[in-house]
Formats: sequence, C-alpha cells, structure tokens
Amino acid sequence: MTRTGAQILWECLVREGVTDVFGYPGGAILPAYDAMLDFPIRHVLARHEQGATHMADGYARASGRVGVAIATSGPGATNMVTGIATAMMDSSPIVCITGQVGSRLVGTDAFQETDITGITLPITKHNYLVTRADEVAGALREAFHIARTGRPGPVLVDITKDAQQGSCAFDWDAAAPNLPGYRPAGALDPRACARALELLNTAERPLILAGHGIMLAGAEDLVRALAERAGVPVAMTLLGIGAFPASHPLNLGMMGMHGEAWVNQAIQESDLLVALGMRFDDRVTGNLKTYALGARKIHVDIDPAEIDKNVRVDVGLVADLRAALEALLPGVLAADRTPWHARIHAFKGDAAVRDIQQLPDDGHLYAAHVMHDLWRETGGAALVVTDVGQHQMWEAQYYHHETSRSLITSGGLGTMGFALPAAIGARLARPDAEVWAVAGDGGFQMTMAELATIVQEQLDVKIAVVNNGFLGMVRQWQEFFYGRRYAATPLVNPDFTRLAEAFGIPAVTVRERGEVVQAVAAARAHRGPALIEFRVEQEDSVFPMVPAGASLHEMIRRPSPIVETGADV
Ligand SMILES: Cc1cc2nc3c(=O)[nH]c(=O)nc-3n(C[C@H](O)[C@H](O)[C@H](O)COP(=O)(O)OP(=O)(O)OC[C@H]3O[C@@H](n4cnc5c(N)ncnc54)[C@H](O)[C@@H]3O)c2cc1C
Ligand SMILES: Cc1ncc(C[n+]2csc(CCOP(=O)(O)OP(=O)(O)O)c2C)c(N)n1
Ligand SMILES: [Mg+2]
Repeated sequence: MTRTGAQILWECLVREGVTDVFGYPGGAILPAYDAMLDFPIRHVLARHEQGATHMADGYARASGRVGVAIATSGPGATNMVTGIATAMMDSSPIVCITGQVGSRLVGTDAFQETDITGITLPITKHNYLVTRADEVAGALREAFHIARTGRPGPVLVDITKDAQQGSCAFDWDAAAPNLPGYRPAGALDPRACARALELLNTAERPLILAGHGIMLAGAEDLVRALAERAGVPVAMTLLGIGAFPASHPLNLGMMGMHGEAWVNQAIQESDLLVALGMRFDDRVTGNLKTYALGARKIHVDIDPAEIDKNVRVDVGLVADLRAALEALLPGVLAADRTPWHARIHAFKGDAAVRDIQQLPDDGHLYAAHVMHDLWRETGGAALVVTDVGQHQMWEAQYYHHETSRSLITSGGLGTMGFALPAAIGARLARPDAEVWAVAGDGGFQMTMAELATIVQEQLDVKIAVVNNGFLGMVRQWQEFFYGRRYAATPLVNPDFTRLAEAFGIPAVTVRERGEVVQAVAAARAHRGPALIEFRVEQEDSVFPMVPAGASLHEMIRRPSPIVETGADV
C-alpha cells in the first residue's frame, strides 16, 4: 500500500486511537494539513501554538490518553516550547508534531527553519527529526509508545516537508516499536518489598504521601485499600489532589508550602513516610536538612532517577505503582492507629477558627470564599482547571475534589496561561464533564485569545477570572519578603466582561459574596461558555505559607481571626 508521508502520519494517529488534535497551520506542515481532511480527525484550531500544546496536555490529564498538538516549523514550533516544558515537568503524555523545512534545506537558515529537536531536547522525553516518508510510521509509533509508557511525558516528532510529500509503502506492523534500551518499568525487588512491609507493619505514626503517579498508574483503588487496611492517614501533593477522596476520613489535605499546618506537622512527627508516585518537590519538602527527620521513608516511583534524588529513603521501589501495591497489599497487616489519628487531630488545634470559611460575610469578597462557594454550588463534581498563582492555591485548599483527574493544574513549571487552553482540551476529552477554567487576572491575559477557540469549536467551558488587580502571588512575596515594594505587580486590566462579550461569551462581574452562588448557578444553567469575573480583595494572601527554604514546621499561619488587608486600613 503506497502512501505519502502526510497520509501515513494520519493513518498512524488514527490507528493509535487519536480522534482530536490541537494545532495551527503554516507552510512547512501544509502537506499534513491537506491530507488530514481525508481522515476521521477533529482538528481544533488554537489561537497560539502554546495554547495547542496546553490543550493536548489538558486532554491527556483529563482522560489518560495521549494528547496531540501540531504546528508548523520555526515560530510555530518555538511557540510550543512552554507547553512542552509544562507537560514534561508534570509527566503528561503528549505527542507534538511539527513541520520542518525540506531536508535539503536543513542547516541553511531557510525560511522558518529552527532546530526544534535541539531546542526541545532537554524538555522532551524523546524527540525525532524525520527526513524521509518511510521513517514517519516508525517514528510515530515509537513516539506514542514512549509518551504513554513508563513515566509519561512529551515526545516531539519533527517532519520535513519532503518527508510529508514523498511516497513509500506503508506497513503498520513493520513499524512496531523496537527499543531494546528502553525499559519503561522495572521488575519489583522482593527483598525491598519485604523490607517495605516490615517498616509499614511496625510503624506507629505512618503517613502516605499521595502523588500524581497514583493517577498516572490508575492505582487509586489500591492506595485506598492500603490506607484503610493499615489505618494510614493520607496527605496529598498539589498534583495528587483527587487521587484520594477529599471527604475520606483518612484524607488530611494538601502538604507543602501552602498545605495545611496540621499536614506539615504530621509529616514532621511521622515515623514512616510512604511516598507513592510523588517526587519530593521543593514546594513539598521545604528545607531538606530538617525534613521529617524522625521518619523512615519508603518511596515507590516508576522512575529510578527519583529515588534518593531529593530525599534519602530507606526503601526505594522502582516500579509501576499498581504493580507495587498489588505485590505489597497481601502482606499489609490491619492496624488500629487511633492514637496517631488523635494526635493529628490535636495538631489541627485552632486551625478551624483561623479558617476564612468561619468568617461571616463582612462585605469583602475573598477568593477563598469564591472557591468554597464554587465547590458547594457544583456539588464538588466539576473538573476544575486552574492557572498559576494565589487563586490556584485557594482552589487547592477550598475546592474539595472527590474524584481522580478532577483537578488539572500546572504544578512543576507553574505555567501562567495554562488554565484556559488546558480546559479546552479537558472538555474535548470529557464532553460529559462540567469543566471550569479558574484563572487569575494576570494569567488569563496570557492566553485569553483562546476564548475564540471556545466559540469557534462551540465548547461548553465555564470560566472564572479571579481579579485581584495584581500578579497576586508575586505581590504576596513582595509583601512578605521585599518590604511591600510592589515592583511590576499592579495590573491595569481590561473590562473582562466586555472582552468576553466581544468574543460572543456571556459574562458578569461579581463584587459581593452574596452574588457568588447566583452567578455560578446562572453560568451552570446556561448551555455554552460563560465567564464570571470575581472582583476579589486586592491584597489578600495565601496562608499557611512555608517561606521558600524554611523548615516545614516553620509556617506562617493564618492570622487569627483574619488578614487585615490594605483595603481595610
Ligand atoms: C504557585 C505554586 C505553589 C505550589 N505549592 C505547592 C504546595 O504547597 N504543595 C504541593 O504539594 N505542591 C505545590 N506546588 C506544586 C509542586 O511544584 C509540584 O508540582 C508538585 O508537588 C508535584 O507533585 P507530584 O510529585 O505528586 O507530581 P509529579 O511532579 O507529576 O510527579 C509524579 C511522580 O510520579 C511518578 N510516576 C509516574 N507514573 C508512575 C507510575 N505509573 N507508577 C509509579 N510512579 C509513577 C513520576 O516518576 C514522578 O516522580 C505548587 C506549584 C505552584 C505553581
Ligand atoms: C509564564 C509565567 N510567568 C511568570 C510567572 C511568575 N508568577 C507566578 S504567580 C504569578 C502571578 C499570577 O498572577 P495572577 O494570574 O493574577 O494570579 P493571582 O496570583 O493574582 O491569583 C507570577 C507572575 C509564572 N508562574 N508563569
Ligand atoms: Mg491576580
């Protein structure tokens, strides 16, 4: 069967199960776009290639399937860089396809030539430069295999224009991946398993640190079984939120820089940390020299590079988490750890009265209230995609996620502009889900052109813009650590409601707490996209906070009873 390289590209995508791709055309990828029309593929036209890669990423995180983005050479390819790095840091499986100048022009500074495989080498799991039609199928099949297996991640396939135009025989089977050096998951070491069980069964104050890898492994049920059988409380990383139900009695909440005080205190007092699919990010550990000094540590991770990388552990199990837990569970003894639970409960102390939720409506609109009301009004069942900043932390604290893959957020790279496009991808992946993009006024403006994509594709994405008139998270650091010198953080914003309306999206502004529920209800009742701008307190801060580099127990607690903000004085 003879096919052009461009036809082989789509034939392979279809056989890999791809139904939706996100992209932006241009000269070097035109043969591929032309061939696309003959295949059962839905193409979503982004307004910027960064948006297309975040869409593919959101699609992957919402569904567990590989997301696909496509762009032209040169500026199209370089615009993808931020989205690729975002996916790399958070282990998200995407395949990015770029057009490249003709193979004989490579290296001549041809029009729109850029060395995208060179540029993305450190931010992809793997990448390919394909210069012949007969290499297209093999590269694509490997790309999908590498993106989705082992520790997932982004793979880029750069295809020269002549490779798209040239013809060759197409043989799917002959193009099957053959990667002898690639071992996606290691075999379990029985001695390490036995040691892990010994530590777990004899611990008095164990704690599970639940990470993103639980969802990537599809091991939510096994983690729950482990926690329940052994009575082990569960703390979550930002990206682990949703892996264990928020309402479960063993769920403590988020750990780390903006984690709850009792969670960090429990970590510091624990005698065994069981780290499952998490990578001890610095936002999680604080100062490593003082991190959980009294605790033995078991670390299960599919990537051997993560074991002993930041935190030295007593037992490292390099394996897929599902396989590891299946092996461990039969040896886990049932245990009553009530005294430990009671101790953690005591850590909570006055945290409840410090919590902003306890405050009566004092006429101010706090972002935390918005998140709380959004949670209540959506019954905790929405798929929320957040941007980066204060609103992201408030969402993590006050929207309680019961189900896996219901919070999508850029954790490792912390990419502003992520929310809106990633929500588009999530909505396409899960058309039945109620999808909310929650963005700050700063980050929203980085990718707000994707409102046009939402309208063109007729997608039902609800949007909450949390407008505090600041690059809030940076302002908070300036307030705490730079003597309130607000260098380049105040924002003069457009009128977000009129902006949305210009795109054809209905919008309202909410200024008071009493209006939040009604606005959310109206947005939910509307079929199609809707935007709510929340004008929140301008100089509010996220608490608790472990200052960068401080020990986990040295938190700046929520002031009691409440933050006096600039507007109050
Ligand atoms: C403004 C801001 C503030 C933040 N504050 C906090 C905070 O307070 N607390 C917090 O927790 N985070 C915070 N973060 C996020 C933080 O930077 C990290 O992104 C996050 O902690 C990483 O979580 P993780 O280790 O669970 O996930 P990832 O970084 O995605 O790591 C997943 C791990 O799972 C492993 N894995 C993948 N697949 C499998 C498998 N099948 N089996 C076994 N293992 C697997 C991977 O190898 C990897 O080691 C913040 C981010 C921002 C932007
Ligand atoms: C692309 C990018 N540039 C800069 C930053 C640094 N940064 C982190 S949070 C933040 C402020 C975000 O402001 P906004 O979107 O208004 O959200 P808020 O913190 O006010 O909720 C900035 C500038 C970043 N994370 N990403
Ligand atoms: Mg802001």
